[in-house]
Amino acid sequence: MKIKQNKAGRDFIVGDIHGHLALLQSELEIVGFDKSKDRLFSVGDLIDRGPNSLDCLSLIFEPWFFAVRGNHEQMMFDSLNGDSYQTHELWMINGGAWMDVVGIDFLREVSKQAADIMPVWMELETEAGIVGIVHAEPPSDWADIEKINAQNLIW
Ligand SMILES: [Mn+2]
Repeated sequence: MKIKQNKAGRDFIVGDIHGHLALLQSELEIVGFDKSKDRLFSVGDLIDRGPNSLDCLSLIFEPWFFAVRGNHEQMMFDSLNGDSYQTHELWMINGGAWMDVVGIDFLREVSKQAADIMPVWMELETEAGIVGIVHAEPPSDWADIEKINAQNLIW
């Protein structure tokens, strides 16, 4: 996914949020984040471990929020869209138990929409040049990004 420069406001990039919505909100307050013109880019891993996984995942439906997928989202997508017991177990031991609270049918629907709009990599145009965003390991030369196996970019 390639994103045009934000000429109206500022762009921020945030690391793994892992369900900690309140911590994110207080950081946004500190920088005076303006949802009408600033944008926030996430490197993925919005979910699992913290207290508000669903709310953090739902940020991707906000017009000011963009995220690539992390290995935790990939585990959720694989778990909810597949029928492999091992895939599901892998997510559960890595923090996916909140799925039971939210409900599997509801989360499957949200996760389907999320998967559609969470790419493996993003390229952000800035005043200083192109900024590449991936969850895990970028290629040593960003020009090779389209040749790299998605697994390496996510895990
Ligand atoms: Mn993580």
